[in-house]
Amino acid sequence: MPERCGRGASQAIHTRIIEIEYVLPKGCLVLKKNDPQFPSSGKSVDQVRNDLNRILERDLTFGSGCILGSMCSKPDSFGARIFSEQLEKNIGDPGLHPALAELEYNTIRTIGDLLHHRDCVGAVVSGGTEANLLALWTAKNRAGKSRREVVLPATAHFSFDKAASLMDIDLVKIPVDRENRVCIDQYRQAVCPRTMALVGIAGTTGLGAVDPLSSISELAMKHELYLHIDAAFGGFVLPFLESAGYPCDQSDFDFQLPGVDSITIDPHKMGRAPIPAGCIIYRSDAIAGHSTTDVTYLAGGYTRQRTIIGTRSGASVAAVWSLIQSLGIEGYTDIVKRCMYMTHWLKDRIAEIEGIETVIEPVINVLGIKPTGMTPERLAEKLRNRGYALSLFPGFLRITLMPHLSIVNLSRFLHVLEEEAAK
Ligand code: 0PR
Repeated sequence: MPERCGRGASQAIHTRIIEIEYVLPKGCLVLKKNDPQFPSSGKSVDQVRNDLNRILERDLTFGSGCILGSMCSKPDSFGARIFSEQLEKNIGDPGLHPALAELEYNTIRTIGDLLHHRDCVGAVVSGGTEANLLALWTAKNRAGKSRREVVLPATAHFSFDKAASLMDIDLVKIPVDRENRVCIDQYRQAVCPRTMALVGIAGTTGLGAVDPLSSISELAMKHELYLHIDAAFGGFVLPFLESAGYPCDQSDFDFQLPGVDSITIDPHKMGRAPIPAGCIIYRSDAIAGHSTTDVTYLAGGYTRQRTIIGTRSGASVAAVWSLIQSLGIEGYTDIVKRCMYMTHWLKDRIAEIEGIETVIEPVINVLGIKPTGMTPERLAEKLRNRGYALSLFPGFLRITLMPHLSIVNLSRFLHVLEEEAAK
């Protein structure tokens, strides 16, 4: 779904939405027909930098406090510095960078430790989409040709639709209950001899809900089916909730559940890492082996690739490792504590505003709101005109309380929300 966001930089945002829909507005700055495609001679770096800054000045920034609907954030400055120092590294050729390859192995096992299974394998990939694609690719290769269906909640991220289209597999989407968790009885009934994999979500894209994963794990064990957990967003939140003071009885999502074969967990969401950084973690080498590709000719000789992408950023690996080392459990707990505090603070203030409701009790730092006197589309448009970028889902708007936000930002937003809800 296209991200719907606000004005402030309204023209830019508009342009982007319209571009996505392939309708060019009048006077669109992005594609002027007569602009040269490739400069005949180079310009000075100062001029290029000025031009670039001018071209990009209409973009929203995380620092503005107006991005309220993104699942990414301003990267941690230390992580960003490490990233910029390791730009030349290509983890796709591990023979050139054997130390970095070892660092990736250790990074995956460190994240495995967080997910209660140090003895795992996996890769730092481009994001949740690649990780989910890899999981279904692995499941498909393991299942054989007669099984082509994946059972998953209707709230699953659209990356699963991409995976289904790419691999010609069928998705069986199961409705969710009032708390946005998949209806487990219907989920059970959907399992049949064509089922090749089950998917559960630990932190849904829309409302941050966590599916009944222990029941799904039991189902996977009973039918000997592949189970993938998408914790792209929740993976760097749920493990720290309890120590942050927000105990949650739904927070069991990881390899402690015996049926789980793989997990998506994204450092570039709540892990504070620069984009691109997602992770796919498999329970064992044997499981991962269903989607590894042997490569024989690279520097260092024979290697096995566990990713879709060949050439990939070693800077991501270095940044993720460094951030985990520098923040530790305590650092991540502090981040989650702050984000959860903002989530409940905002929820309580919104309860005092006439004309706005919250959708479910927040489980993690994702808050759904809906207006009672107008459509969510209308409210999204009004907020966009006041400079605020929220995400528009069918029936509600999503606010993600990310590390770049503060109570000061949220107080400003509340004034605007109250005014717009009353009009
Ligand atoms: N799984 C879940 C549960 C997700 O929420 C997302 C992305 C993915 C997988 C895919 O991850 P990548 O986008 O890293 O491939 N969720 C966000 C969303 O769709 C992605 C996003 C992030 C969108 C920042 C906008 C934005 O500003 O809302």
